[in-house]
Amino acid sequence: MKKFLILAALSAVLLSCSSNRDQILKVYNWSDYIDESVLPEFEAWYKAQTGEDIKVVYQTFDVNETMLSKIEKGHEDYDVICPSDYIIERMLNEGLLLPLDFAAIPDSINYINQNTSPYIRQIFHDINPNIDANDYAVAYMWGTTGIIYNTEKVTPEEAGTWDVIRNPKFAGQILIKDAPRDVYSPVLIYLKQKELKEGTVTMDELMKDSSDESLAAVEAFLKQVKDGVLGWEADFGKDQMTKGRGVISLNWSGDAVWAKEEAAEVGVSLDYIVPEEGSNVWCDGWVIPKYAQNIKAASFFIDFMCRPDIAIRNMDETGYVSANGSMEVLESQIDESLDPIDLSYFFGPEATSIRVDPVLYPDKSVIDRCALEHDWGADTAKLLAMWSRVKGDNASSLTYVIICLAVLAIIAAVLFSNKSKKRRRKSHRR
Ligand code: N2P
Repeated sequence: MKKFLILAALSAVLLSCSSNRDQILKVYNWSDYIDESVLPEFEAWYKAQTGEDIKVVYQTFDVNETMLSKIEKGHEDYDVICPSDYIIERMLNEGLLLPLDFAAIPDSINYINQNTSPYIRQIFHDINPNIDANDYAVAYMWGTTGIIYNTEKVTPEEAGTWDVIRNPKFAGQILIKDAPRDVYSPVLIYLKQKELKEGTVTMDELMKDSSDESLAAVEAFLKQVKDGVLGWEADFGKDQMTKGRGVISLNWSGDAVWAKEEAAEVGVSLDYIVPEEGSNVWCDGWVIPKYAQNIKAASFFIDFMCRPDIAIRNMDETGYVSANGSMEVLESQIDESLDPIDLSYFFGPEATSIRVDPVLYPDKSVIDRCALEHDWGADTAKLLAMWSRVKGDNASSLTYVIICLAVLAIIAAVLFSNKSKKRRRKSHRR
């Protein structure tokens, strides 16, 4: 009888846990990458559509690699996550993603296919020639990697080459994104510019180049950069630029849009450029990992993120550009004071002359000198080792001296307090 009661109690606990899990949606996204007020709105919308309760548990990460390791090694049960293209490629190759299925979502509220820009669908298609990533991922935001610069301290010519990140004139005022792949790619493009011009190598080949020779060349370049680095930052670079502490920031276009606007309010003038040698174009997308436990709510969440008004709010809040190619999104970004640019590649043949911020939507000539990164598989470990050698050396001498002094101080304090205790005990006994 006792055994039966224990078993019944255990089953009740398990049952209540599992039914609770059905009402929880675990979302894992980049920091500063959403208008968080859309989350409770999703909960209400989900209830209205399905009659079911849902609670969003929202967590953030700063770099792709941290997020990946939680899924790859930790098998964490996030329901929906937002990796970048080359990580989507890796997760696809490793069988870590579930195919998406929106059949349960009525046509009247299915915002996915009708809104994703064909340009972005092509980017996802190019991720892997054998498996169409569009079957596993829905694009969220996209952009380029480039240089944010303070226009009072740096000329567009100086900022227009990747060499600027090791320009001694700006030493101590340079911020580098703590994103190994997104720094490696532009530096390699810079180092191989002659070969690119001569046509002996293509951008796509460079994005797959994890050779020891290229890694060593990028490492040598970055070691020249590091003495001038104000910070390797995951998300504080844009803020440092608005405060005028940094004058150069290797960063993503969305952070540039946010920083330009914030800086203008305090009288600091920033601009953004994709250096002439070329760069990478990236796209982050929603995927459902293999260990997800609420696939239904995850699918509805992805759909909700594609609703044009939600996409616009996320853009306005973060500075990043939605993959949504609908007219509603296009119209929300028009600013008649700007020069027209050709955005037909993104919004379709009608959009040859559109007045929008070119940092948000680069014109075709910028896109043409950018390429998509690719997964390196096991060679990624070589990149991460190189990255920590570069950054670790930077912290070295002073950090080690401080750590040694702190350890000595702790040992001295412990010895001193033991001695005093002994003395006190002796005097008590007397
Ligand atoms: C925003 C993160 C943007 C991710 N904090 C760019 N791939």
